[in-house]
Amino acid sequence: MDVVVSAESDHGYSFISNGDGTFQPAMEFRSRPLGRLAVADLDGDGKADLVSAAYGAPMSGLDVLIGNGAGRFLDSLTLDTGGTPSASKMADVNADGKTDLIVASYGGGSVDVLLGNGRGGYLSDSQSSVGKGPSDIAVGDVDGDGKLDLVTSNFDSSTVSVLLGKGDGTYQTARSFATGNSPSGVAVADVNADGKPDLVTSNFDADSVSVLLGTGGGSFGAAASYAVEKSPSAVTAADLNGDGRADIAVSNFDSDSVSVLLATSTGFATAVSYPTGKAPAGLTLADVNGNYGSTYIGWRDATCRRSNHGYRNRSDRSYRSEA
Ligand SMILES: [Ca+2]
Ligand SMILES: [Ca+2]
Ligand SMILES: [Ca+2]
Ligand SMILES: [Ca+2]
Repeated sequence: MDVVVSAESDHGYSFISNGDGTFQPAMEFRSRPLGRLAVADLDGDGKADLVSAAYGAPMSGLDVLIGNGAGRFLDSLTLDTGGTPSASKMADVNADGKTDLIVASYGGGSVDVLLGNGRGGYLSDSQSSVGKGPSDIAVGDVDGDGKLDLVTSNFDSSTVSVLLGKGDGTYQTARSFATGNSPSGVAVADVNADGKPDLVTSNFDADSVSVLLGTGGGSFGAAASYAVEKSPSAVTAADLNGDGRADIAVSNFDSDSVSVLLATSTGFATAVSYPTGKAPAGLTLADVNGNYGSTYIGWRDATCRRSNHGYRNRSDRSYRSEA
């Protein structure tokens, strides 16, 4: 079962997949605002849980919501990391089998890593400095040492910061690399199929994405930019056409669209854009009907409206609307 969670100004909704690419009607599970969401199983019961990170009125704070496996998520605790949470991710960064929580603080220019106790609570909190105004976090092993690393997009310094993990939930001093103007989102994926993870950012004020190819050891080359539509708000990367190279999808906040860029042997093909609902602030890729190659591009975030909009992958590499 796939559940897509959406939020409008003051409510949270879930949409349960019928398994064929369609969804059951929206179910309201929260009558208070949600921020930027991360999804993972926090308490080890096999059911997806949520973390909502939001800064600024009316919904500032970091909330943990435990899922019941049927599309409802109940508030369990509000965490105070001492900052202004702008994004979160969940991953097992110290490889103890328990999901950990990673939180970016926009105002603090920092990232907190909270090691999970496996029951939805936290044992410890360590903080690392990154660039100014971190807007998003990606998790991956960028230097190939088997330990998970963190990458932030830094909206106010137009950089990404790379935090190489020591494997115990602490990190080496951040190294920063320049991107296009005002990166709103970041993803880690291998876009040129050389086995080295690469970085992709959505550049809100530049109407572009930046691609930084990994050069090994956690270093990255100069950013190459590719045009998308107006004000890209979030980015995700995954191989959409099965050629082994990760492709890019972004949501465009001010042109009400998503853009898809397919990786080629020399870079990326021109972006192809598809209309969405108004002001998409986030998106995700998931296989919602269980068929090989099927992909859903939806959008979700605090500023989204209730009508989720999806696209299904077609064999000709275009997308069919699933509004
Ligand atoms: Ca852990
Ligand atoms: Ca690593
Ligand atoms: Ca690569
Ligand atoms: Ca591809």
